[in-house]
Amino acid sequence: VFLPHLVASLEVEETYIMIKPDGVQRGLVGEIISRFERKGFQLTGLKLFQCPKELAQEHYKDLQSKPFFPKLVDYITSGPVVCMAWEGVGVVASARKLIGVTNPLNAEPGTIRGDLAVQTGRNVVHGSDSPENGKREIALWFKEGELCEWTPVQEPWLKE
Ligand code: IDP
Ligand code: MG
Repeated sequence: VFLPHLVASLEVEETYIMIKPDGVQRGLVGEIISRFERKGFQLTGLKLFQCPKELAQEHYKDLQSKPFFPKLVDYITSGPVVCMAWEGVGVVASARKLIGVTNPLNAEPGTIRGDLAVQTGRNVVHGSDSPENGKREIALWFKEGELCEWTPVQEPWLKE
């Protein structure tokens, strides 16, 4: 099957990555951030945040009708999350690859979920599924002034 959302584009994009409460509680914050850093993507926003119920509901509004929706909202609001905005060429699809598929038991070893989780309902990390949702979610989770424009010194060593 052709999965266009999994094919990295050549456009500069933004994606919203979030370490869920289980990732924070299990002490995986550094491990997870480091995977995106080492890949060469650029961090433009970062905060530890206790998510209110309404925001969790809005973030996952496409899943509203699913039977697991109330448990999903409880899960995401059960403790602090780490909110991140990352920027780069093809970052949306590439981040989804680094994260692995939704069910950690099916996620490839080497991916975050494949290496660090066992259940769909405790899959440690979120990543936007399209560039449009990347923008929508960053706008939802970050306020004006919380994002930084900056040039990493390593840039000439990442891009020819
Ligand atoms: P994704 O996070 O890989 O994009 P989605 O289908 O968008 O997966 O679902 C959002 C989140 O909802 C999942 O990461 C997971 O935490 C939760 N979820 C999805 N399906 C189930 C399920 O069948 N049972 C419990 N939780 C689920
Ligand atoms: Mg999703």
